[in-house]
Amino acid sequence: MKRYFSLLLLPLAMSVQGQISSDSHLANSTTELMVQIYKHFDLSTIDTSFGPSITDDKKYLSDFYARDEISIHPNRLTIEEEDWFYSFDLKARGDFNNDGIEDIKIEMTDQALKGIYLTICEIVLTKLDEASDVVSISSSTLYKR
Ligand SMILES: [Ca+2]
Repeated sequence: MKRYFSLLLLPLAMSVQGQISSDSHLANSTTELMVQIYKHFDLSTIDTSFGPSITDDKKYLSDFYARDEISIHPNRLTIEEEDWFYSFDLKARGDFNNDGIEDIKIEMTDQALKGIYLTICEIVLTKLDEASDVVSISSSTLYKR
């Protein structure tokens, strides 16, 4: 069962600021959250090694990897290639920008296995409405070499 955010236009009076109404969750389970990241996270909204490969028609992890090429766990999505490693770890769920709609905080690792490139960043993802992509609304670099 898919349960996305309610539309922004729904009366926010239904939810106390800082709390999230039950129909404003990104997904019911954390595994579903990881599937949302796989299928609907617009990678162009963050700065990663995917950057040069992203086009209008190719912007989701599901455009780059078949389902059996990634691993989805309840709080974690990983991609292991011969020369590259990506992970998306769920750190927190909550309404971090106080708009009544749930957001998720993800720690993303973007690492070359045969080079020195390594970036770990914390990103906050949300959906702006039920039909929209999952997008990043903030990001900060935790580690870079
Ligand atoms: Ca929010």
